[in-house]
Amino acid sequence: MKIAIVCYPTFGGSGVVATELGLELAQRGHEIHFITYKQPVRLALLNPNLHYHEVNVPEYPLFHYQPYELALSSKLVDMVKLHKIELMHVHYAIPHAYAGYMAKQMLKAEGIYIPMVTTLHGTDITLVGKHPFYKSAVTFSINQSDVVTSVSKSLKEDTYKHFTITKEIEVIPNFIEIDKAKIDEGAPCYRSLMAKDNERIITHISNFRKVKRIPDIIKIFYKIQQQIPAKLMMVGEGPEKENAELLCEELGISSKVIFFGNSNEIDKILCFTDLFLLPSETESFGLAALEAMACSVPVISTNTGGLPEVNKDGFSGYLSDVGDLDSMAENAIKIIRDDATLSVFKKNAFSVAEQFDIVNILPLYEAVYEKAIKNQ
Ligand code: GMT
Repeated sequence: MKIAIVCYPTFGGSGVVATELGLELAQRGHEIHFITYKQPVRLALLNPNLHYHEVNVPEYPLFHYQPYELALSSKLVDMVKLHKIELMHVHYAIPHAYAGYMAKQMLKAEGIYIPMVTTLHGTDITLVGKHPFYKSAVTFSINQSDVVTSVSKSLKEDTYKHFTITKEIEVIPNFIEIDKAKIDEGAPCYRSLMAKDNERIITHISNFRKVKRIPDIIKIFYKIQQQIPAKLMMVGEGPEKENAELLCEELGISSKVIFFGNSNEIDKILCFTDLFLLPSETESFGLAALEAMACSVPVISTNTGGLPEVNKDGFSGYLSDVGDLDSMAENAIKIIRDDATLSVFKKNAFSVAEQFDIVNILPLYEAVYEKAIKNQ
């Protein structure tokens, strides 16, 4: 199939999922066209089936807001015609589903019929999308999609709860390429650079937004390191980072916390990680937790949104109520206190991650594409 993928090209989960999906589809012989404003961070173009088309938005002083949706829908129309693309798969409703709908209508006016699959990722529904300023447009573009998928059961329920949706939503969970993610025992692991032999390594990876409850991470770690020698690796960039650094100063733990910034080498960091922290306010899926589990890292998370669909309580880690820092710190200590327990949790985490292997999930998307093209 010839497929256009529209996504955010940044480090966020939706962009990562869209990129990994496109890469795997191209491996399987599909012709994939990424259409976005910057080359996606995880996109390696060394495959003849992979193409990237940049959306340019010229600055014009009259416009207070530069019209990205307009440029994106025009680009979609042009690329569909030029490359005979058969289907658009848009990741994240805002504004991608909206621009996709416009492209569909423009193409229809020329007698070209192309289906649109919209994948909902989370914040496009639970945070931004349901804002009254966007809600009508988001509802409209979801209902106008030919197929709608969501990355968890929880997100599907949230979508029905917050919007008047007339379409069936299919749940296709996020995935991981397990062979690529799993720890290569022979590869160098730089643990000794990061911590002493007797210290446990705890990691958090995110975009450091409010929803990730970054201060909770620091406070949970503060409690852990009072009982067990440990280091904290904070990976990512975002608005909450500076406050987190200040909080570490205040608590006197700066020497035990490393802030990495964004990284394309999270596998290297996860390779020496003993425990992953994800105390989010809400999380439609928690791809970062799955990536950790695929590297045999157990997860301490909250029990909100789709997290219970990924992290299995008492097996691959533990789940607690949002903001229950004592419970999260106690559970963390339970896991990392001794090597034997840690090793059981590590194995369990990997075994849960295996269920989300891309080889199990990709055929679900292929089936959705085939159905959408057939019904067009
Ligand atoms: O919150 C993030 O990490 C970024 C955000 C995004 O839109 O890229 O992530 C959302 O989509 C991911 C991929 O489907 C999910 O794994 C995240 O759980 C989801 N974030 C939230 O729901 C807060």
